[in-house]
Amino acid sequence: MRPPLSSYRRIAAGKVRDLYAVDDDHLLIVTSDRISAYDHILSSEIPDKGRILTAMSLFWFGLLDVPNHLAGDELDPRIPQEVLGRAMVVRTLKMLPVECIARGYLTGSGLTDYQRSGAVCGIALPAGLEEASRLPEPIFTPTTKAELGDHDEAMDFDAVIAAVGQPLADDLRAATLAVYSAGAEHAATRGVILADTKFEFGIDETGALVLADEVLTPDSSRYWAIDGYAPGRVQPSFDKQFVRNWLTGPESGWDRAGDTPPPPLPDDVVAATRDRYIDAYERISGKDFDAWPKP
Ligand code: PZK
Repeated sequence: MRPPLSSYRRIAAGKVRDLYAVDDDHLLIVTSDRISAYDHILSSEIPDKGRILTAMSLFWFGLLDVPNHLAGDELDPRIPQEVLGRAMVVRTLKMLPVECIARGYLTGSGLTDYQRSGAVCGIALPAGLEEASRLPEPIFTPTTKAELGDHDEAMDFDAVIAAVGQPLADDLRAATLAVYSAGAEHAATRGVILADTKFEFGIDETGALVLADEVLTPDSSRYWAIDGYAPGRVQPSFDKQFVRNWLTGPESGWDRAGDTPPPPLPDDVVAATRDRYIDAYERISGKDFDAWPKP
């Protein structure tokens, strides 16, 4: 008999995930079917999104050759039946106060900072780069962890040193770039560009640096299809393109710049988005999502 979720104390609530204490040294990360777009959590859910993102994190943890926080698999007996398939049991770590972002392509806040200053997080870049340009080499662009609802702020490498010390800062940068490169190389063989991604690391009881949180999911990463990739224009998001197109198109009646919440998504947009998440998982993992556990 699996324990009910109500037997665990909830210790943190993110926008789309919750964190529970399992025991003194283990946590349960539960991923919901909620989806965000344009900084709003939508009222519509994407069925199975939590299971798909959990499947993707577990696939990547298995592929990547770095110590990680997983303490069991997707069928671990500590996972409650009601969240089976969308929960991971992990080791409790001392988390480091840096969001470790790697970028292989220039977009989003990285592009904004480059256009203002020619640099991102203190890293000077060549002139002439544009939206979605591939960078000469991947860069480490850390941010501070903001409170829920606030935006993270860019840090230069000296700020990382100030936060965690020089040896750990060096290790964080090296690990971030190594894991990004391994992920991007694998994704490319499956027809997907991993434009950028965010990792979180912690320290375990032996002092080792450990990859934590979710890894290389569409919620922590920008994935683009290689087909149709062209620098100079904003690339459609692999997972959310239908959501964004509908929300900003004429049918939704929604004003992105206003202060009303987005309307519920039509069923066909929900279904197409679910199919995209499954396609991303199956392409990247080479596995059949139908085989993934469910309650
Ligand atoms: C930890 N978060 C963010 C994730 C949430 C919040 N292995 C770990 N040990 C200790 N703390 C954390 C982790 C991990 N991962 C992660 N906050 C603390 C987070 C998921 C849901 F609500």
